[in-house]
Formats: sequence, structure tokens, C-alpha cells
Amino acid sequence: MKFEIITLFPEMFSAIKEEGVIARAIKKSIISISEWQLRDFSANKYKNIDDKPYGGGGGMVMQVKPIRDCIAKIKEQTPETKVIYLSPQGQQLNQSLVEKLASFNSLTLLCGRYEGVDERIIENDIDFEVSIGDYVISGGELAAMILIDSVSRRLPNVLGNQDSLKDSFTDGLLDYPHYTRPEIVNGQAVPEVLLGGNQAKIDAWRHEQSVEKTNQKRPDLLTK
Ligand code: 4FD
Repeated sequence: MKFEIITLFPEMFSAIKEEGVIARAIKKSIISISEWQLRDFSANKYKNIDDKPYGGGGGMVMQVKPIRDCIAKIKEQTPETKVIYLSPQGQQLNQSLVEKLASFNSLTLLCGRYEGVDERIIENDIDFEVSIGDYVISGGELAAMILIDSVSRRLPNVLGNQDSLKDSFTDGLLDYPHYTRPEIVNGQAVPEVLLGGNQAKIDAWRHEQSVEKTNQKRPDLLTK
């Protein structure tokens, strides 16, 4: 999977590129992450890429031309890339959208700042508008990193322990509870069934716990 990031703050991506699961996936050449500095596509010597909104009001809007030129440059290298705009107005990211995005070879992630991009970019240049949830953050970069992490985890050989592929949500349920040593903490014991060594019984108990936790904490997941 190739991730192409369009951003005013390319350095932010060192947070995921240098540490942890993503760093290892890059070293194994399962994914690549490339940043495109949008200011390099500015038409003026001040490297502006934004302007005042028509109709007034506060804030600035990211202009069409630099974004369109940047996407065109990326598509010279990778014509098949799908372009994703991270915004609070997008389709909310969930595990099923993650799986769908993981099926593409290349994702271009457009990171908005200020009041976002000119609407004509959304109408003409974007394949998916995606939100990480119903709240506002200062730029699309953190949202893009969440998308990269969630998609990368679904690619073959990214997770060392393939059991972690069976996390929450892979079957539409919350995860079952986990325990490790010691067996008793301040009078709280590990459930008996986990100590018995009967794997079929353990699997059945875990599934039952998953359903019960989902019912208690996220009943909305069961009715969908
Ligand atoms: N909920 C999200 C994404 C970006 C963002 C921005 C338009 C503001 C929240 C486009 C307005 C991007 C999200 C930057 N906040 N802030 O996914």
C-alpha cells in the first residue's frame, strides 16, 4: 500500500513513520508513506495556498489550483490512487470502511487546514470524504494518521502476532476481556474457565463475553 499525503505539515508524519507497527511495515516494504508539501504547488513567491472566503466570514479557504496540481503530479506516478479528503463532513470511518480502503494499492490523503478546501475540490477531485468522528481538530493530519494506522493493520504480515487480527470489530462485536498474571489481584480472581485449558470452552466463553460487553456498552452495534 502506498500512502501519498498532501499537507502543509509533512514533519508531523514522523510520529508514525519512526516508531511502532507502521515503522516496521515500512521497513518490510509492505507500505510506503510519502509527503507532498502543498506550498510547493503555490503560484506565488510567498507560497500562499489559501485565500479569503467568498461571502465573507472568518478564516481562510484552501485554493483549488495548488491541490489540483499536486493531485495531478501524484497521479503521474500512480494513476490508480484513490483520493481521500479528511473532514468533519465525511463518511464516518469504521472497521468496514477500513477493510474497503485496505483493498486499494494507493491512497492519497488530502489534509485540510483553516476552514478546509474550496468545495469544487470535493466535487471534482475526491473519491472519498472521510471523518474520524463527530468532533473538530486543527488539521487533517492527525485524522490521516489514524486512517493510515487502521488500514495498515489490516494488510498481510503487518501485525507480528496474527491473533491480534481478531481484535474488536472484526466480527462486529467488542473484544472479550483479557487477563494476565497474577491469578488474584486484591481479591479479584481470573475467571475459572481461562485456567482450565479447555480451548473450546474458552472460545465459547469469550464469544459470550463479547456479546454481553457489546450489549452493555454499545447496543447500537447489535441492531445494525
Ligand atoms: N472529524 C476531522 C477532520 C479534520 C478536521 C479540517 C475541513 C477542518 C476533524 C477540513 C475543516 C479539515 C474529522 C481540519 N477536524 N480538521 O475527521
